Amino acid sequence: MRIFSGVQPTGNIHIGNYLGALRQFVELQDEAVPGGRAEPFYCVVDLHAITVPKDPAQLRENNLDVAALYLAVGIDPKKSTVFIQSDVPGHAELAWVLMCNTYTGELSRMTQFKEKSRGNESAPAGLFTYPVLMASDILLYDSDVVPVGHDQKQHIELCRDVAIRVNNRFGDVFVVPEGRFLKEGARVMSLDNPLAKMSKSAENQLSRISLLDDEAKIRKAIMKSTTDSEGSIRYDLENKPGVTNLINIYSALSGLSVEAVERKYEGVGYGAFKNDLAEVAIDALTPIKKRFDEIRPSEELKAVLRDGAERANEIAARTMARVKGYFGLGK
Ligand code: ATP
Ligand code: LTN
Repeated sequence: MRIFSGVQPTGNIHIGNYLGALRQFVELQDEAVPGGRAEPFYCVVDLHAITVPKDPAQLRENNLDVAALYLAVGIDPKKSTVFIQSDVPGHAELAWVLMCNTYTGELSRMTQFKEKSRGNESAPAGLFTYPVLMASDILLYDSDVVPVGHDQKQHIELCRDVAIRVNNRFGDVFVVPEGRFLKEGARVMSLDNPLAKMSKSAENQLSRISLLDDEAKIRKAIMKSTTDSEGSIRYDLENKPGVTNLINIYSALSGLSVEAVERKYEGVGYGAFKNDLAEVAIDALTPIKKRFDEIRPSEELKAVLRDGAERANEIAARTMARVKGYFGLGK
């Protein structure tokens, strides 16, 4: 069973990305599947990142940061292939072939494009075709399973539709992948606006907890987080989205169930609850940050990415040869 997923090197990897994606990546690499072990590919999708202009020096740093974070959260390069997207030319190559088999109408319906472009005539074409590059990432490795957050559901559907369309024309060109989505409770919301998801790109630094934040920043963001005036620690998504988000974060980082958190904090005020949550977050993130600090400057990181790209390129080249054969490309 081949698994593929990607994270954009946009800096600020936050606990939403961690709980919504990275932590699942770690679990999946040990999943027993018929015929042996799962075979995961975890990619730093830097070609996706340049759909909006990026500072080149910063992008290079971010690539290495995300790769180091992959390893710091527990992705094991002996079990998983970790690499940077632009080190494998097949991603862009296959994306072109897929673009020729994707309808502009389909891409116009993508909500992420609509949100990010807002009808702007100067939105880059890459923002429009972003989902096709994502489909290419997935199909290039004959991926069976794609672990992602709910916000990516529409993109996964598009990937499946395009794969099926090509297969209907030629036969078995692509493996049609399945998305593996998180349950809704795993969606981490912004700390200053619990109706929006926690996001790397939000302007307010205090809206998120990044995996590399120091203790003071973690405390400050949690203490200042938006709650309500009712004063009870109770799970109620509709009427208490702020508190509910904090309970979810507490539960996910501590391992206690939501009910256990509610019971533990019955009759306790928001201040004391937030204080405890800050400690829970610091306890969970400190070991990750420590490993990150060791791995990030190491030669080991470069070796992992070199080996990862080599392995990824081998498989990508095989898929591209097959695709070119079906489409009649080349000699
Ligand atoms: P931005 O928030 O700036 O749009 P992003 O964090 O959504 O960026 P990615 O880096 O591509 O974009 O996301 C990596 C993974 O993290 C994806 O699988 C995505 O679904 C998941 N993810 C992102 N934000 C959250 C969140 N708040 N809660 C749960 N999962 C999330
Ligand atoms: N679009 C995704 C990141 C991404 C991805 C992928 C996820 C790019 N390529 C392939 C899974 C599989 C996002 O913004 N979260």
